[in-house]
Amino acid sequence: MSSVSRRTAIMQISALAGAAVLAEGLGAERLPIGQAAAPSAAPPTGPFTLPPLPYAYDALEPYFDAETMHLHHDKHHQAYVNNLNIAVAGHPELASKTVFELVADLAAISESVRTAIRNNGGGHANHSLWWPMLSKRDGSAPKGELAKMIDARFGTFSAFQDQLTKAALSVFGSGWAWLVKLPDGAVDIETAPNQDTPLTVFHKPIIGVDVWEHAYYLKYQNRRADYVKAFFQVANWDYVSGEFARKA
Ligand code: MN3
Repeated sequence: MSSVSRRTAIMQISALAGAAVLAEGLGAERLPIGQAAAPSAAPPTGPFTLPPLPYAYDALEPYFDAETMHLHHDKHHQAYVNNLNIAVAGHPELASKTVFELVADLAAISESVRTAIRNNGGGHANHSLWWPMLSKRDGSAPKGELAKMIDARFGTFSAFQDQLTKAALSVFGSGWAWLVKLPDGAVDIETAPNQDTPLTVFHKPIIGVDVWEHAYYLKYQNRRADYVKAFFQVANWDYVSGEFARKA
């Protein structure tokens, strides 16, 4: 090997090593196959930010697998945040609000960005509420006032679980099934398409199931019923019972 070609080879190796390091560093930005590439201009980095997952990615194993949690939180939730930041760019009156304020008053939002905020603000709000509603608490159950209200509405916790399951399975395409607290303090189950959120009609999400395929397809494929069953194994009833008592 001549010194020139040796130098070229070394440079190529360094370039490859650099590329590998770069690729690793950018790992969080890699897009799943089939997802549209990000626009070439970097999206604004604020005012909305991705909240960290409040537990380890593998904390919900074997019910919710770590790979799905990585994709769901780091890619899907991040995408809602990025697109929400794009939507509010140039709208200081929107950028100064919380995401919960935005989705609670969609009618007040200029029509040019209303759909983007409904979808991406809804996605950011729903997922921000959802992560803490999960934990590895096999077999736990609602407590206190929430347990009473669930029994008042559904008869038993088991009957409630059946009804939430039915609601989750009834969602056509992507969406959510939620247990919500109504303005009068009672609870009910409602479903929402896409990233529409009960917050828009002043119903407070108490606990819910994300039935977008991105939430379960890697592990459960088309078996949404198995995924919903798994959801009940990771429902954080201690947390949501406390939140129910705390919320107006
Ligand atoms: Mn989701």
